[in-house]
Amino acid sequence: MVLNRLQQLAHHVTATAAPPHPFDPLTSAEIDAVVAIIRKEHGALHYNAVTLYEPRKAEMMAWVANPETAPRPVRKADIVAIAPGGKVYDGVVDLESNKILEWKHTPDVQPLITMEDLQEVEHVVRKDPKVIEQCGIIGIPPEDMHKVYCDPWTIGYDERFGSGVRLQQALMYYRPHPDDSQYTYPLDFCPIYNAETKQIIHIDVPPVRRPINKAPPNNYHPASIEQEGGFRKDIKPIHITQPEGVSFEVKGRTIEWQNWSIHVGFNYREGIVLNNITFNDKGNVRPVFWRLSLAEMVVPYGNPEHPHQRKHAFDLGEYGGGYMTNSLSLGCDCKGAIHYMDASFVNRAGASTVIKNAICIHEEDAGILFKHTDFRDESIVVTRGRKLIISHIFTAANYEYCVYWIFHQDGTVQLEIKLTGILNTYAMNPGEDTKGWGTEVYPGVNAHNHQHLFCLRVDPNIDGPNNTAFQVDAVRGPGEVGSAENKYGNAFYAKKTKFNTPREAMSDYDGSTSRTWDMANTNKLNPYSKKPVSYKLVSRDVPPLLPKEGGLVWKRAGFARHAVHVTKYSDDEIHPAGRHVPQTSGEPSQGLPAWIESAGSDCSIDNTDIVLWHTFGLTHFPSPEDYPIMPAEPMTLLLRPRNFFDRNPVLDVPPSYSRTPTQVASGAGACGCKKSDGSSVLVTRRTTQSIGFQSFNVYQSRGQGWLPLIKAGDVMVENLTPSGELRRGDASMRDLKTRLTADVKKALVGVIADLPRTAFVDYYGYTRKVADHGKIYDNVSNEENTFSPDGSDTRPGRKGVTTEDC
Ligand SMILES: [Cu+2]
Repeated sequence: MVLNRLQQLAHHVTATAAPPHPFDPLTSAEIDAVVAIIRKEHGALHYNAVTLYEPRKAEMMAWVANPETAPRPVRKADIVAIAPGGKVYDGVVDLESNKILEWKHTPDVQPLITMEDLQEVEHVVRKDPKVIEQCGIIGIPPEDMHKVYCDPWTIGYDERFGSGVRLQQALMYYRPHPDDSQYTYPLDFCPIYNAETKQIIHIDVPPVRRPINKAPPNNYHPASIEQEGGFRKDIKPIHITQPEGVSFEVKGRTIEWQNWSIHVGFNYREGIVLNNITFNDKGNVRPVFWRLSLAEMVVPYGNPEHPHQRKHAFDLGEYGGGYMTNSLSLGCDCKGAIHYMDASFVNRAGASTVIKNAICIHEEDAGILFKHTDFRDESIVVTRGRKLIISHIFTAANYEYCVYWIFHQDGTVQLEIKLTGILNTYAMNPGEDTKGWGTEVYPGVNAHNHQHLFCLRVDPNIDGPNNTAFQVDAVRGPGEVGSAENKYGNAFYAKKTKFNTPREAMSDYDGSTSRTWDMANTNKLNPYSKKPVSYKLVSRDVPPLLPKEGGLVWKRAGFARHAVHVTKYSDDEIHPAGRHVPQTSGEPSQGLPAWIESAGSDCSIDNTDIVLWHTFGLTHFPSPEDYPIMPAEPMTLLLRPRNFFDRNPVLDVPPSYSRTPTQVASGAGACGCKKSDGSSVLVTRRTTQSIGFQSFNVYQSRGQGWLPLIKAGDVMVENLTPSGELRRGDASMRDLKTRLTADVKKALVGVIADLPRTAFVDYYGYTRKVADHGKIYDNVSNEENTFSPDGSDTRPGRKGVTTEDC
């Protein structure tokens, strides 16, 4: 039977579908096949993870370079399973030969806690007599135990229990009504749950008891908002449409968009993984990054009172950013024309499961890409940009993390993370002093200080795998004021410090020097700057790890000790807090510190295959505005091409509007703002520098091109300051209204406000009517400007304005 099924699956995988790209996550069929192979040899197990065993880089690079002739990397699976009795097994299965390549018992580790693991704790807690007793002490009668809830967390590390037994800590809450937010009613005690025996083995009870909060509920669901006066009614719809479809192309899981090519992977730990990122530079496909992912995070809380030191969740390593990912929906999570990708995982019993729409891929308008107006003559170029966003959102108990990988047309990669969801809360008595470790965000609700620290793993491939990392600081030039070399003291420059070794590369953020880090290919120089082609990490939300050196979090979260670490590439170094994170003591520290030690902290990382690890994030001192649910707080970082291209790489993006000096001189080209009656009015400025006056052109459009309403010379501004205030900035209505002399302002406001009915201008101190109910007057001045009745310019050499309304 089993063999039959295996053959069927193998057939399904190899014959009915195109073979998966070697970077593709395991399909549901592949997961089922893997489990069948293991089950045959090892019987019933609890599956913790069945995920892609990523192809070794050397063979994968060879295949990417030459897919026709190089051997295709074999599909393999990476397995974590737990046998009865809690024995943990790590294994690798070959999906082509259907063989188990590796299978080993790993003692004294605890694999991450899955959603299934978490779900079972609440039922146990509600029935436990010791928990019922504690509830009674703080005012919850036994018949109300169905109103008691818990957010199970990994225990972090508790020296009393060690790593041998698989544990969770239950952060306790109460809901007066099922729809009430439980975070307003935190309970003051913390049961410890043994996942193997499914028992509460201990309860941490604080020395000072805190009876259940008596404050009214503080909710965010619609019914409660309706009760409090309802939703605001002044929001009009915004429709985002792409009537001709999207500008990206999806080939399997490879996205091609605006010169970029990106393979989009996904796994249970990191969530989105971006591989083999290249940029087509005018026909030359240039490698940029081999692999980008959010590899780990830690959320240390700052209250030193026991047992709150245990609150320092490694949300990726202890729960899995992929496992916790949301199924996204159109119009809510993402707007526009969306391409979704699903995610396949294994469940505890060994069956494949699917999260539909786990990844959202779409384009958004990105505002102005570049713009310039020549102050002399109003010649202008303005080009709008767009961006490609690859995103997923995961829910870590109370918090939501929205992860956006954003690609820009100019070669920039941006990672944006939005924090939302609900604060982790703890009970407090009326009038209790939070001692600075937390904030009373609502009566009886203490939200503790904490940090959200993320570790970005960057495997650079800047024109090839041999790269070098630098720290770049903006510093003052040497020499005191008055010295020959820096007489006026104004010298400053970009100080580049090469990282020769992992030890040198352990670096911290310094806002006072605008510190950035370069990943460069020193074998290739930019022809103009003579500097190596590079990508710069620009990241400014970089707090230091606040838990102290030698402390529990510092030991467990070794990756967070510095803003940047750089290591020599090694295939198995993916998870910077270690492969199995729950209940690690940090002695010795796993992951990054261990790798650096074993490779030698003085080994060379110059001009070789390197990985840059960047820890960034924010320190969160909660406030009432964050409660009962947090407005999303964004943070962002950029990977920017520097000396990578020979010139601005987006000049070939079609402009939204452009007008050269020659076009300006011939009266062609304009761009205006719409009036409510459907017509548009444009006011442009013309400088008559010889006499220090400013004149304005006023055009009107009703959707059929711009017609001159008042031409040069009709509106004059006298006494222009020598600094030329009016010549700076753009000629927007705002400028015209705020910077002109009162008379001219009045005249222009009249023009703008009354079109197409009447228009007045101030001409050499006289107010003249130039238009009335659409009819434009001739000869408003004694100068050359004459207008035909239809408003077109009849002056010799002026053929009217042809540019369309934009
Ligand atoms: Cu926070």
